Amino acid sequence: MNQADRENQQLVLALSKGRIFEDTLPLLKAAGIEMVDNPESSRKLILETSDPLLRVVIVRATDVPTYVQYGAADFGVAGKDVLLEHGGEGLYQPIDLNIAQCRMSVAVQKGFDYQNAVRQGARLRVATKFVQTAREHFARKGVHVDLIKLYGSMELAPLVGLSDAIVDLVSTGGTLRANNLEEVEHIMDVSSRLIVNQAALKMKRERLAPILAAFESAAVKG
Ligand code: PRT
Ligand code: MG
Repeated sequence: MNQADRENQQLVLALSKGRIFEDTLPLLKAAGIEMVDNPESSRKLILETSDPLLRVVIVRATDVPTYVQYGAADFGVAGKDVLLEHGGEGLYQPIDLNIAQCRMSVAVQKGFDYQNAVRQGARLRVATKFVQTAREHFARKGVHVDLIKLYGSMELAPLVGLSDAIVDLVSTGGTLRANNLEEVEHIMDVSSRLIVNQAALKMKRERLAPILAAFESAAVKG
């Protein structure tokens, strides 16, 4: 194989550390691919796999769509929450992998009368990392909100008077309970999807197709 052919065959998969990496391992295995390096113990950001032509890059969860959009990665795995904020431009989203499942909810401090606050038509202050999703949710309800963009620890905001409510991801509910918060509205169910660079899908179809097929048949059924 000459250099140009080899480059054309090379695939890069973008993943984030933690739950997405862990939940993607069985899918890779179904495609006959094992990781050589482990991101939890290695500081490497480019990880080799048992397939010499497939490398995994480890990036922040919110950066996965950006790497795939620009073709720095051919494909990746990202949460619906992250994809909605990104907008999905330049991305083909063929498969819901049903991994890293959680829900997007509105939560307030226990005792805060959310239904009344919403009915009164007062402006609600909402802290969140998911500004697009929150804006659309409250617009659909016809509720006026002031959105406060945060990058983490949303649960703190109502406790210190930064906001009346938060929009955040919930899985066990343990974080909300530990901070005296309660879910008052379910916005959507969230899971992670496979995303593919649109140009790579055409140019590297032969290389990608068997991996996508294996992911699809191994994906947790909805
Ligand atoms: O952590 P970091 O700031 O690097 O980035 P990230 O939070 O975007 O990444 P990561 O790896 O934590 O999450 C990646 C994806 O996993 C998200 O984009 C979601 O699609 C999905 N996911 C599934 C979750 C959760 N479950 C989840 N529980 N992402 C975050 N959480 C957080 C939530 O924000 C809250 O703080 O966990 C806390 C609530 O958990 P419970 O179990 O206490 O309810
Ligand atoms: Mg996190």
